Amino acid sequence: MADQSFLAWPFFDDGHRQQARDFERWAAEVLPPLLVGADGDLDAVYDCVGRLVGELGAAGLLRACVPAAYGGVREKIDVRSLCLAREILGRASGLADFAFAMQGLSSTPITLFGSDDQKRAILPGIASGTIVGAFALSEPDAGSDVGAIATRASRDGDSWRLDGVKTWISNAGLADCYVVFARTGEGPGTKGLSAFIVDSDTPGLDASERIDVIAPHPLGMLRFTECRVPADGLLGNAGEGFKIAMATLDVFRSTVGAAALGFARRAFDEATLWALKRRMFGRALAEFQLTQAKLGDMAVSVDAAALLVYRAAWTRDVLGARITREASIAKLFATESAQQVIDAAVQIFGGLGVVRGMTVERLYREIRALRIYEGASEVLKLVIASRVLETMAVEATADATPARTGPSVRSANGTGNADR
Ligand code: COS
Repeated sequence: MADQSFLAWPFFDDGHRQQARDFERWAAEVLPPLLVGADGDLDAVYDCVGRLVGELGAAGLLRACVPAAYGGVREKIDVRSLCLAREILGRASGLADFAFAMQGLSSTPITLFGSDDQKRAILPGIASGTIVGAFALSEPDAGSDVGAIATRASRDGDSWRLDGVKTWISNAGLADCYVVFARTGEGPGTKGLSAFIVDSDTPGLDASERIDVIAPHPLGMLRFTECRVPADGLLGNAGEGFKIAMATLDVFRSTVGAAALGFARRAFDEATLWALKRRMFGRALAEFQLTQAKLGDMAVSVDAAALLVYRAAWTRDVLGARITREASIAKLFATESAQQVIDAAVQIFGGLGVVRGMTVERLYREIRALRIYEGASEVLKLVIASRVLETMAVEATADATPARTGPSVRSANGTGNADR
């Protein structure tokens, strides 16, 4: 059993602890037979994810994705609940985490910006697993640079006409509805985007092209050709698309960190158990100091990632604050450190670690994309720095004199640590 001590942290209430038990039980008792085909061809993977969404919904676990008024558990979206769910599912199966995550990522823009009619039409189905959702932001020439989106949406009578191409869209070809970001032209770059809810059976939408990646999951391209979306498919106001996308990513970046944390915990547990069992040179692998050094580093990374993920989630849930900085820090650290933890686990397993079908081999493939999607590590560094600079710029303008430390500024106790 993985370390559960973090559940006693003050970030959580008893509802979270009960939720964690419910997810643990489902992952142990219901999930294993549902994963048949998870390592098969793409058709089998699509079937598997469709089944997982249905079963997660039937068990009531997708209720964590939407507010209570539309079939959810808590009054508002609760980032700690999303993170706990993703950590626990991610520890058990990357595909189970994926199935859960996409229901949340696709519905959160509707929860945050949708009209009551839009929420009533979509959110209960997301919670019950009868509607599969997708979030369509990226394009061949607009991944990190959201302001370069070229898919056009133009008003034409009582509908919007969409033309363009989206790529890297999770659940493409499986989803019943897509939240699609397109250029409506109210201003340049990020100022001229809008979001739309598009049914999968809308004429002019082709979602047939799949993309096969190292950790396969439903993923593909969307092509819009004279695709007509009714006027009431506009989400929020025209021109608000960038804000909608960023507000959604502020919530979901912490949860990507949580999924990475789940992967890292699993790798850490697998490696620790293996190190205790595996014998070489007449003793257990765990008795070698070089193994212990690796395990020590892994433990620090896991705990630090957990603290950053749940700090970000708690800040949004409890303080209601914008968490662009905290969520970016959490995702950046948790995904980068999980990659290192999983790599160390593969090393501890030696040759077995790269054998297809071994858990650490699967994790090694699954973690990689998390450092790229929903904010590549490089973009996150820029986002973090820009938030830091923005905050300090105010202080810098107020006081242009640089703070001085060192021998010329002595503290009263003579330590050289000036009290400021
Ligand atoms: N919440 C609310 N507002 C936000 C915001 C957020 N998280 N992030 C930015 N904004 C606002 C800014 O305050 C700014 O508003 P003003 O013009 O009123 O000052 C506006 O949006 C534009 O922001 P900015 O100038 O920072 O935009 P840039 O185009 O320079 O940079 C980045 C935007 C690169 C940070 C953004 O495009 C990004 O996060 N890219 C990564 C996208 C991504 O994750 N893609 C992967 C998709 S897989 S789902």
